[in-house]
Amino acid sequence: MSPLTRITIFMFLVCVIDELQFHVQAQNLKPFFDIDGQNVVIKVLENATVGSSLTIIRATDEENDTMVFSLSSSEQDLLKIDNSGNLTLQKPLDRETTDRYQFTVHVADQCQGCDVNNRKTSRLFILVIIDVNDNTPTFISTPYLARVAENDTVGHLVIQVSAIDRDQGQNQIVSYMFSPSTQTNTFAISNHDGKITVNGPLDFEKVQRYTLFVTAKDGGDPSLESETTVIVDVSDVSDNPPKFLRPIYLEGIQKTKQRDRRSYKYKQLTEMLVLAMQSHTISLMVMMKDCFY
Ligand SMILES: [Ca+2]
Ligand SMILES: [Ca+2]
Ligand SMILES: [Ca+2]
Ligand SMILES: [Ca+2]
Repeated sequence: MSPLTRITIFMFLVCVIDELQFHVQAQNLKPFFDIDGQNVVIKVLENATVGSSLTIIRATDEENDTMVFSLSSSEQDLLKIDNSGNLTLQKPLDRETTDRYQFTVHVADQCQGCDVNNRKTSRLFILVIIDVNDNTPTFISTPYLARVAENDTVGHLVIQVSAIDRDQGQNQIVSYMFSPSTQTNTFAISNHDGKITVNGPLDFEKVQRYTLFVTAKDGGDPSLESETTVIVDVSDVSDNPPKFLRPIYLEGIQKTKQRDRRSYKYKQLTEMLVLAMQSHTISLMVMMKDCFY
């Protein structure tokens, strides 16, 4: 056999082998996901336990080839998938830190001799973390200190308390109320914004300080709550005119002809006159008039 003939036969065999490989690959049908749409959303509560199943991802190979599932994600250790498509959680979730993840699931059949690109299908999935009421409302500042004047009237704003809640939706909405240990008609609190206002008469001469306990409660089911203290100091205002202990003072005021004693008495009377004018003690003024002559 001439060398030319051997080359021709060799090239023929290579072409036959390529043709056979192409034929095998063309015969294989890639598995496909049993899902419509481009992206698939999987929802999970943020308190899902580690190891729990999130979903079964289903795929079909029309030739009934054995299928192998795998994952690719920036969070490599968050999820695991087995060859039945069971997707399980491998780490605790926290919606307040990360509320969604993207990952790609690959499914490949075990077609012998097939190019991997001809036996693998990939699809993007999104894992959405659903909020759970796992955060208690937290007061921004505690305790709260406030001051009111004793003549402040009903409706006067004393202070506004505020609490934040990191959850979402109803789990985040905070209501305010006086705690059961605070029974007061002197102050009122707005349920939705935490504004505390004067609701009744104040009197420094009776109460100089109020200690109020306020509860912040979220709208979760069950709800979570926390408590803060609000100290309200009452300021004095001049709402009580000075009063003499007795309506008439006779013994301290007597006529005298001695000059120094008159001077002393004059000074004494002047001071009493001031007090009398402040207290509107008419009887004392009349008495003083008698003393000058
Ligand atoms: Ca196949
Ligand atoms: Ca959380
Ligand atoms: Ca909450
Ligand atoms: Ca939460």
